[in-house]
Amino acid sequence: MSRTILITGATAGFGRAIAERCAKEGYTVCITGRREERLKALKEELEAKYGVRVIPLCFDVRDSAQVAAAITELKQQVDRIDVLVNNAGLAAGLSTIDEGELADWEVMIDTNIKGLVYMTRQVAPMMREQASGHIINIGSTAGKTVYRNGNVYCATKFAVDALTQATRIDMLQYGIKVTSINPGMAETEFSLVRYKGDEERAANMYKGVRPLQAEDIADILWYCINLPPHVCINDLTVTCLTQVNSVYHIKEA
Ligand code: NDP
Ligand code: 8X3
Repeated sequence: MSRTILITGATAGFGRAIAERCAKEGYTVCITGRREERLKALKEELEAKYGVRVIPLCFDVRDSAQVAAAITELKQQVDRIDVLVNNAGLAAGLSTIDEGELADWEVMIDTNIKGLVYMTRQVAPMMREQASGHIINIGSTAGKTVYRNGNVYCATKFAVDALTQATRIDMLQYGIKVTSINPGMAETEFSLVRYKGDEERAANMYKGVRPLQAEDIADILWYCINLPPHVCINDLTVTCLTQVNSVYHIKEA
C-alpha cells in the first residue's frame, strides 16, 4: 500500500524537493502552498515522471479556517497521512529590534508559528487514530543560536524548537514520531523572499560559500522517515561544511 506524505510549502525550495524525492519513491504526495499555478505544474510534472498520485491543496497556513477546510477536503481523498512535514515558512526583513517592520514580524509569527500549530492540530488527531505517523518540523540553526538583526525570525524558529519538543512528548503515547530538521543556510527562494525580491542582495548571501541545496534536505528527510519503527531522530541540525551554526561560517576561496 502506498504511503502518504503531506508537505506544506511545496511550491519552492525544501518542500518542492521533498515532494519530488517522495514521489520518486512511490509515495502519494499532498502538496500545499498559495501559488496555485505552481501546485498544478508540480502535480502534472510528478505524476508524469513517477506515475504516482499527487494531491494539490491551495491555501494559506496563516488562516486556521483555510487549514481546517483543506484537511477536511484531503480526508475525502486519502485514508491516512503517514508523514506531515511542517515546512512552509519564511524570513521577512533583517533589522534591529528598534527598527524592524511590524508587518514583517507579524507575517513571520503567523506563518512560522501559527501556521505550524494549525496544521499540527488538524493532522495529529488523524495520526492518533491511526496509532502511527511521523511529524517533521523544519526548524533552523536560527532556532538554536540567535544572530544580529535576526530577532523575530530567530524567535519563531526557537518556538518551532519548543513546539517540536512538546509535540514529541504529547504524541509519545500514540507511537507517533516527531522530528525537527534544523538547516543552516540553504540556497532556495528563502533569501529572495527575505529581501523582498532583491535578487542581487539574495545572491550575495551565497557568494563565496557552497550552501546546502534543497535536495540535501530532501535526502536527509528521506533517511529520517525510513528508519525502523523503534528508531526516531528527534533533533537534527545540518549546515554546509563552511558553516558551523547560524553565526559562524567561513567563505571558501
Ligand atoms: P522557499 O521560499 O524556497 O519556500 C517556502 C515555501 O513556503 C513556499 O512553498 C511557500 O509557498 C510556502 N509558504 C510561505 N508562506 C506561506 C503561507 N502563508 N501559506 C502557505 N505556504 C506558505 O524557502 P525554503 O524552502 O528555504 O524554506 C522552507 C522552510 O525552511 C521555512 O520554514 C524556512 O524558515 C526554513 N529554513 C530555510 C533555510 C534556508 O536557508 N533556505 C534554512 C533553515 C530553515 P507559497 O509562496 O506558494 O505559499
Ligand atoms: C534560515 C537560515 O541563517 O539564514 O533559517 O537564518 S538563516
